Amino acid sequence: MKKALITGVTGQDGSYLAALLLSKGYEVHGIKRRSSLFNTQRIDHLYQDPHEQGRQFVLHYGDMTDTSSLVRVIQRVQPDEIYNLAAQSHVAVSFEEPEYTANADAIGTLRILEAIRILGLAGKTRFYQASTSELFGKVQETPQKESTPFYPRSPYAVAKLYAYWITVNYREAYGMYACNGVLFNHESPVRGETFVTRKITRGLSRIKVGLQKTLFLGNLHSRRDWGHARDYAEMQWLMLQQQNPEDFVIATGEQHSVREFVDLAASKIDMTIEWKGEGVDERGYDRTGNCIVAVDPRYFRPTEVDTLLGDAEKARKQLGWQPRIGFDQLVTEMVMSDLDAAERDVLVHKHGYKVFESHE
Ligand code: NDP
Ligand code: GDR
Repeated sequence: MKKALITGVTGQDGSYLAALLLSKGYEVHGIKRRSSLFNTQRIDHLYQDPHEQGRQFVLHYGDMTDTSSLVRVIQRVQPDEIYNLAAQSHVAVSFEEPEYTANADAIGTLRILEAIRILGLAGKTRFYQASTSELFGKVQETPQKESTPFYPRSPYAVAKLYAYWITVNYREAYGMYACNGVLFNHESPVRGETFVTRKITRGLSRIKVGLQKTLFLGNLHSRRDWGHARDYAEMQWLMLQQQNPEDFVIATGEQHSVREFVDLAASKIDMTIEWKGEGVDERGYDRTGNCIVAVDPRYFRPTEVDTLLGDAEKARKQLGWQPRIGFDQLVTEMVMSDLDAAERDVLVHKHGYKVFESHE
């Protein structure tokens, strides 16, 4: 039985990857960080009681900023594969917490690579680094592929640039099987609520059932190549199953603006939005003339990535991979799931309980 260790197992991608690896018969170990509230909601369906014999899914405490915890877990587990998904992954937040982001995302990656090397696992443990299309930032070429030059535009992207190159360096210096998946945006019903797609599907659903009046967004005109996290989890596994370690761009090759995402999500729950105004005055109105979408400049970023569009031809050819879930299906799945949750909240409301409402 192969052993895999996933950092960031409690995140969106970690939850899909853990389920995938368990279905393939792996013994899956995950690192979760200490938090004052439960932070395992996304993987609770995979949980196995620690008292069970022959558990296949095991969680360990650890933190990307704490070398000793990472060394301890890697030494104990002796994994065949490590998937490094843990990160402070929010681009806007990285402008607020640049040093922490560098520590967790850049130096955290180095800590894991060093642990593999120092523990004598360089010949055994395969390493996957969650790299990102944010590396392309101010794009130098469209569509972006493996050979496109990088131009990071946020503390997050700069930290991930370090992580990208340190992964390449350990591969070349120590012969480690280490590779970067340069993944474009991928979403799902368990996407974090403050990323734009989930914020839209959650916000519109709550407006639909009367729990919220307006959805405040930032740049409505930035364009992204959005795929489904379930498809991308399979890709992460495939990258560690090759003869030789290589870096791959993963994308759908289709691009939409934030405003197009809003329009499609709205149409799926029978809402139509009429747009008026421009820039910070741009607003979306419903059929009765209520303003349901508005721009709030506090969501603008000091430096923005205006447009991203990936070319995943290398992955298609070498790995036989291609996304199965299209944009329409992705948006439908997300908004239907959030509408369900909003309807549950209405019931809770009706029975006199307060429903937490956040517009972030
Ligand atoms: P999430 O934000 O959903 O998950 C991040 C995970 O990292 C969570 O489990 C989080 O724990 C954990 N984490 C954060 N900081 C630390 C820390 N200091 N120590 C230990 N764990 C930590 O991200 P995604 O699942 O969406 O993304 C996975 C990875 O892929 C990230 O590295 C991201 O940067 C990268 N990426 C994501 C893309 C996307 O579109 N989703 C595209 C390209 C790259 P907790 O649950 O406690 O917060
Ligand atoms: P991104 O995702 O920055 O691409 O990083 P996000 O969903 O945060 O933003 C996408 C685009 O939408 C614009 N936007 C808003 N964004 C947020 N979060 N909230 C808003 O209200 C809002 N309004 C407009 C943003 O300006 C941006 O242009 C994601 C993360 O998962 C990274 O970890 C990952 O590396 C990249 O995708 C690929």
